[in-house]
Amino acid sequence: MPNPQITKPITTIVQHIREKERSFPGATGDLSWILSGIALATRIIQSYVRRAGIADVLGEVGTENVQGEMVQKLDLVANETILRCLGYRDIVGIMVSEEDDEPTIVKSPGGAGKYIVLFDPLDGSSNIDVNVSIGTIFSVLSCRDDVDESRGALPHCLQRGVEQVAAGYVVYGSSTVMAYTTGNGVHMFTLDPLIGAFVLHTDDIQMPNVGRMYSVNEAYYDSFPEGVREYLTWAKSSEGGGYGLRYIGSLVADFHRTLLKGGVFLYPPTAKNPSGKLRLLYEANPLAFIAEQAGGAATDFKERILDKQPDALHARTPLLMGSQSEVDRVMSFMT
Ligand code: AHM
Ligand code: MG
Repeated sequence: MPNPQITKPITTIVQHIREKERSFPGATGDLSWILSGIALATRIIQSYVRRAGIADVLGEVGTENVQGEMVQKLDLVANETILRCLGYRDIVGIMVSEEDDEPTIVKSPGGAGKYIVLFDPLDGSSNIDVNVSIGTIFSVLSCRDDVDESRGALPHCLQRGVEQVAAGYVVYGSSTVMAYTTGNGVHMFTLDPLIGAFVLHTDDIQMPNVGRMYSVNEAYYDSFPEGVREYLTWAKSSEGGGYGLRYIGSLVADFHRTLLKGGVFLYPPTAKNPSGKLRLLYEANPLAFIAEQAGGAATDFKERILDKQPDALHARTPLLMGSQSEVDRVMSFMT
């Protein structure tokens, strides 16, 4: 029988990042302030997710977002929640959401509002109505100090992934889990619903270097690049040793499994999405930062994701990420 007694110290997410910050002389505490805002927002979002079907949050709003996708009610609730929870934190200057065409300037980027929070408020929208895991993904950048303020928010936002100062995600699955990095490893927390706090369960998590699992929407097989098709044929063959396939259709959940169990996630260019489907700034970059910090890798099949220079706020990218040796294996088929 499991022992219900608490046998180890309880560390909440805010406590955790404060302790980490203390080991860096001169740390300002800014990131703990931002992460606590994200923790608050995602606790609120999960409360809606858990009551979906009871609260009036299921179904489409009837409009399309900037990506041309139908907006779901829960997308809007999540977006508003994050904007309201973080927009009032004095150090946040700009917020960028998958749901909004333009960046939202909440405070002068050159002054007090020195951070940019970029996010996909509710990833995996097509799974909302069917009670399958969905999530929130976020990335934090510092505003640039070499930008002419008259050019607005965009030049601040179009930074490469290597410039991220923090990133993370929350999965609303059978439990609510948050993972974050500030460039010092990846730390994972589970929401304790009884006390309403994210409690540390794994410090400095490492992605297995090998994992015989691939995750891709194989329905697009015919329009994948030749190297990807060859890899998939190999993975299923006796030569490949028989890989397993897992695909949820929520990037955040497919990534979470890959982080814990190892394997590889692929969203290659397709006929429908020749530049890939996933968004660089608030989907690929934050997860690539986490993947690398956990010992994994992320590429667009040509270039490291974190080195890519974004040319638009909602730029898309092909994405291949996961265990280092599995990513290398896929790349060995690309010519
Ligand atoms: P979303 O952010 O609007 O939910 O769209 C992104 C989602 C990802 O979570 C997932 O990996 C992908 O779209 C699934 O796409 P597909 O249905 O083409 O496999
Ligand atoms: Mg998404």
